[in-house]
Amino acid sequence: MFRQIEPMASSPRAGGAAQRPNGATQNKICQFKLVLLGESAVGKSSLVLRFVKGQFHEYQESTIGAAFLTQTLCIDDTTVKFEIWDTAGQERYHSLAPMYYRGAQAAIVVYDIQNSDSFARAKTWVKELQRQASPNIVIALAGNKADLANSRVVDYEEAKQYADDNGLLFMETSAKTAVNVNDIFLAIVNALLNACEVCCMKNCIMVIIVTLKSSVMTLEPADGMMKLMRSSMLG
Ligand SMILES: Nc1nc2c(ncn2[C@@H]2O[C@H](COP(=O)(O)OP(=O)(O)O)[C@@H](O)[C@H]2O)c(=O)[nH]1
Ligand SMILES: [Mg+2]
Repeated sequence: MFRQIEPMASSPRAGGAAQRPNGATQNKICQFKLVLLGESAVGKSSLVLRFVKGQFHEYQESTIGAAFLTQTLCIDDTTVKFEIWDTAGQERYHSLAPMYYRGAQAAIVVYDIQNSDSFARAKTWVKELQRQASPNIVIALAGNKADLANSRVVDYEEAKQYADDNGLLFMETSAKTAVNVNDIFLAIVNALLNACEVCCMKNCIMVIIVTLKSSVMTLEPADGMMKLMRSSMLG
């Protein structure tokens, strides 16, 4: 359905055209900023590592401040470039978070299904994003470490209900086994591209209305001129 390609040498902008490796030209290039938020050790860096490099480290080093990665996907005729900001979950870095989610089009808020505090913390991140991030931000909730379902304390149904009530995408993921990792990023891409299309449609409708309005305005004086010419010709 999609394929991941090497990071691009230059920074593409939305709306440009790109050359595929096979020489065919693509229509659209979209660039999105995505931020990962959530308590420390829930698996944010591991999810990014799985998505970007297809790897998992049992002893993943903890993130200091934030890490930046990019990933480029080809979906049909669209090239999607993600700028991914993986933040540190420790409370002492909280004040830095707005710097990373400001201007982000998408966020993945992660909790660990074995840790109810991390679910409560995820809810406070969602509230903060809804209050302070871009109004149209796409938020996905990831219940990570789904491979450890035997020691789960957060119910799937409870998290799903919370996500539905708050307009969030939701999946249980495992950075270890890769379950739902590509899927959650793809669900975000789909939501972003749909929003893009609605936005483009709105812009098109605006252009049509403005064009129609201005042609009505130019018709009126021309109409008056015709009447004037006709009356002067008739003497
Ligand atoms: N079993 C399991 N362990 C995971 C998973 N994701 C992350 N981990 C482990 O959890 C620990 C913390 O992961 P890390 O990505 O550093 O969490 P972060 O602080 O949120 O970035 C590491 O030891 C990872 O190997 C997962 O899906 N399943
Ligand atoms: Mg980390």
